[in-house]
Amino acid sequence: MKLTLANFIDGDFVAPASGAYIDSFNPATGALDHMVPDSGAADIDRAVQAAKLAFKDWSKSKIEERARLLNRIADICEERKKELAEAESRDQGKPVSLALALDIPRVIKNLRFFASAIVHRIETVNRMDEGALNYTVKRPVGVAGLISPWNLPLYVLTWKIAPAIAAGNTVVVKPSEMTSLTAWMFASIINEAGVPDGVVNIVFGRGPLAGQALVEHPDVPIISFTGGTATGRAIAAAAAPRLKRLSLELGGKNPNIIFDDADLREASRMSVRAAFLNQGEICLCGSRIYVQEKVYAEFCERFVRQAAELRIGDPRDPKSFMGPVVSKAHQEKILSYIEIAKKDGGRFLMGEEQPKMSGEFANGYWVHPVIITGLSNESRVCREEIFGPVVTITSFKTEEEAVELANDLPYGLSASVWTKDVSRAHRLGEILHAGTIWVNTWMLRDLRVPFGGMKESGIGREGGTHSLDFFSDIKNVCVKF
Ligand code: TXE
Repeated sequence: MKLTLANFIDGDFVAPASGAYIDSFNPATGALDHMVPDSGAADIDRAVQAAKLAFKDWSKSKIEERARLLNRIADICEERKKELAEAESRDQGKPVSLALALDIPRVIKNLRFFASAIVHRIETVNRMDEGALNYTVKRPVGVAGLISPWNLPLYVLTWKIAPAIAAGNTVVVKPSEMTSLTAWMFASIINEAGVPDGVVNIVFGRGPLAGQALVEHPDVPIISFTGGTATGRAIAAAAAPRLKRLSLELGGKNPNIIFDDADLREASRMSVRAAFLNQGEICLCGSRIYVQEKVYAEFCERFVRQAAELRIGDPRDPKSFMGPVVSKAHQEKILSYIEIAKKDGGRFLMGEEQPKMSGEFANGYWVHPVIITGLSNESRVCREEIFGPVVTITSFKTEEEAVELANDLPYGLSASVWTKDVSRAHRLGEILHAGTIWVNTWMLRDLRVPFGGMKESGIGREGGTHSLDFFSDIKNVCVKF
């Protein structure tokens, strides 16, 4: 009998009301790995009722107690990090080494960050000439609906759970049906840490069924979502009639701009990571590389050489840099862009022919790095989020041309700029359409700063006090004396 997950409601593990389950496959082998509850509205409602009940006490709990519990959860995740990393890899396809270096350390950091942020939260008081004091009151909202994606499963999940419960809310979480394993393991950690029943509830299932039911539930006033832009639109439409508070962290198609004064060795090294880390399945990946004409040939030579050195294979092998992509459907979506690039006159520096994997990996969902040049910015390959190891490299002459190419899309999540010219760095920081701009680096994350997209990359900001304020009702009380 395959491992069968259960929903986590009110501190108990319970089967879905329908008794139905979704097959979940190991992306490296294509083999059936475990079963995920195919939950629906009844399961979501059961979880919301438990969360509502728990809210009565949790919303009045001491901040120090919430911080203690968040740190306790982090302690247990630290103790379990190897098995969490292995599960994340088995579920999503990423190398275990990446889950150990990125995902699980960030899970622990998320928990500890908000344990500290809530204790050190500042509220303001203003005096008025008219003899009055205005002070800010930040109160929990109620039951928060948290919907998370499959690319960084537990990393994104805890980045929502931690601030939501730190601020005194209770939560109903709906992880991606493609990567439910670590969320299910996290439920046991919640119990072991001593979090009161009903504070955290996790319901597994498909987006249009369980996810939609959560968004539409009348007793869930606030929704935090990370996923694709198309889904973000559907969620915004479903939430609108009830004027729900929304945070939407959506897709990206991020420019990576290399000027001719850049440190090319570092720029190409980091650009390879930005292109192919996590199989290119990070919303912040730099998949559109723009290189100033004078250094274009040298950059392409360096980039291709370094990409060719990447090891793609067994996710359990510490030397593997990339594993398979998350699903067969996603593999087919990514590979379809190779055909589109050919039709649009693209020239392949790598990946036009995809190597066949053998042995136990023959049926896995593999995509090897694809590097394409010579495409216009109008090509779908340059405009659509592919969310896989596919990058385009395009040359430009002037800074103005680079900015125009970079800003030319409906996305605005992140951007990278490689230059030694400090004035240019600050100038581009001002004018690039992106919520996060990195200069001479990539994916260097400070959890205190606002994080989120512009344009079709999202609504709202997460991170630091922005998350705590998102998950709070903020009031002003004016007292005349
Ligand atoms: O995300 P989806 P998917 C992008 C990337 C990817 C695309 C789709 O391009 O190919 O989004 O990926 C739930 N009501 N990113 O299919 O569909 C769903 O069950 C409520 C970028 O994984 O957006 C899952 O839990 N919920 C992104 C979550 O939404 C719904 C990371 C994400 O699913 C729903 C992941 C509905 N109608 C994908 N439909 C990033 N910015 O990091 C789905 N869901």
